[in-house]
Amino acid sequence: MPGARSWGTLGGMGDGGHTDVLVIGAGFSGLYALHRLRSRGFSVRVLEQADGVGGTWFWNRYPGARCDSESYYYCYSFDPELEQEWTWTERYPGQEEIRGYLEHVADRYDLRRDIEFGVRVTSAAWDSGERSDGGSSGAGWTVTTEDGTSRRCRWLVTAVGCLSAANVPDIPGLADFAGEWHHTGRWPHGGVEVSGRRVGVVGTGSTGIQAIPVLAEQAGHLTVFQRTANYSIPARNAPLDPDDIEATKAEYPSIRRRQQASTNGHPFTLSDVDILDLPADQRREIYQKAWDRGGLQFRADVKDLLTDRAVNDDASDFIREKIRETVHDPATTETLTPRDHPFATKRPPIDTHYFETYNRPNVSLVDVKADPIAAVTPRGFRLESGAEHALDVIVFATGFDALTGPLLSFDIRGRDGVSLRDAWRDGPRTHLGLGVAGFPDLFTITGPGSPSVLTNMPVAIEQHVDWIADLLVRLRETGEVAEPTPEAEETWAVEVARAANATLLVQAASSWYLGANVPGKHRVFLPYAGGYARYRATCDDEAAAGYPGFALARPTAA
Ligand code: N01
Repeated sequence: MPGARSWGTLGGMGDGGHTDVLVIGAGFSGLYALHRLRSRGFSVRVLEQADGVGGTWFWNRYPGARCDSESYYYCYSFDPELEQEWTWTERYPGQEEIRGYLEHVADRYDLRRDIEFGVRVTSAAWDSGERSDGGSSGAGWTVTTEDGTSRRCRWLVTAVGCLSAANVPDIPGLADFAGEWHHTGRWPHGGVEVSGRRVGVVGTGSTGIQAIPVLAEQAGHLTVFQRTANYSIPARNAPLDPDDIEATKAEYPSIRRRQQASTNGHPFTLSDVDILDLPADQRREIYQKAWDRGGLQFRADVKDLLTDRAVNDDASDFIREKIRETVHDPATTETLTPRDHPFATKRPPIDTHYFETYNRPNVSLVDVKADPIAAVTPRGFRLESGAEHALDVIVFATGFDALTGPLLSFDIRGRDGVSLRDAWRDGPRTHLGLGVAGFPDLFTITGPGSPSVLTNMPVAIEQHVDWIADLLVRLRETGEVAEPTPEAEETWAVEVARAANATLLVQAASSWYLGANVPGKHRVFLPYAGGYARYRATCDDEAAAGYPGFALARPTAA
């Protein structure tokens, strides 16, 4: 095999044998990368900081944690046997069930033997392998972990997730809080005792909206500190009926085809009705049907929802009306009513009795846009007005430093020792979200510029991994080093901006899609909004044309 070399372990850990590929992370993407690359004949090791598989679903154990995509399609599609043997129990899978599924996958495909758990990567550095005597030991990556040991590989694949770097607000006094505080994305495994206690939740994104109704049932008093009012659609979760499960299993080939042809990896049929051409009662009927069915399919039921502001306003009005119908107290209703962004321009939450929760006597709502949190005192929050809120437990449902945060949480250095942090100082730049100029043989599953968080994640992940695996097979055969060209990055940046600007998504000023939730973060629309099917076709074209967006160079021969 021309160009093939051995890649071993430095510093004493591991078995000292070959490692072609190091994968960082053992969530949905890391597990599949391990399986796929192994099946293509690569030696692969996965480094995972947690002590179990699951990634997002390992860490996010907050009360109410559940997937907003439906179980029958929030799963792998690579093996029809796996589809048939695994049986989901609810319409939307809970955190425990998804983690159980991923553990099953790890066991079924014998993945654990190549995963090192409890290993946190602190840096990764590429070198050309060129020696002072003019020879070469082979280009590759040296990956260093918290315990000071290093491993060497030819190709580095990041599977670090998009929403894994917790965003805890920098509020003065937090260290002196006498109670306990937790971020939802780092929820203690043993749970948090909230019964009879005064609990404060900061944040009303998808996570807060899932957690608030569950916490309200347990807490003595729950206070929600809301900065931006949010829309939400009822999830209408329920146990799955055995007959429906069998019917779904029989239909999988068609479900998968629809997902592959879709905008966002969901198997829904998009409405072709121009809704504003209909009279008010017929429009309402469409919205009501979508509301009664529940879930993210609401978006598919309204054509042009994310491209036509008049359509969106009409749908948003319907949801605002539902909030008014549900919440009893007029002042609370007013605070809960979203007005500053069109529906679904921030990731739309789905809920189980979220708005109803504000009718409970033990729940109150505080508008921290009108009166921001000034400080944490030992007793709780003090707002700018001087108002005090005594709390025993603070729950930060404040989201994540999305897409770039996980990749910048360790020191990645490419050609000439340039750091990724420096390369991305003015915002992330990638080719297809999969690679970065100046960082040879680095592949970023669901990186910035990929459709990732705008799609049903397993679909995007499988596509990325399969595409990367094909490229690595070529590189193994040719001995080439692959690195995106700056021109390809520029072209892709223009396309990512074009795609976002063709939608209403850019109108949500406080969206994490734009990096707006993290103080000081460069504002740029992070994921690719051009649609999953279009993205996949672009990737396929790139491969079919021989990877013109990559400089493919042969390193100096050893
Ligand atoms: O985070 P978010 P999330 N003071 O960033 C508020 C995925 N997910 O964890 O809107 C006060 O959406 C912030 O306010 P504002 C899904 O993709 C998936 O809820 O910035 N408030 C907002 O209300 C989702 O979109 C599932 O003004 C502060 C909230 O905190 C993504 O994860 C389930 C604040 C953060 O909302 C992130 O959701 C759950 C501050 N200093 C989540 N800082 C699935 O189903 C932030 N906020 C798979």
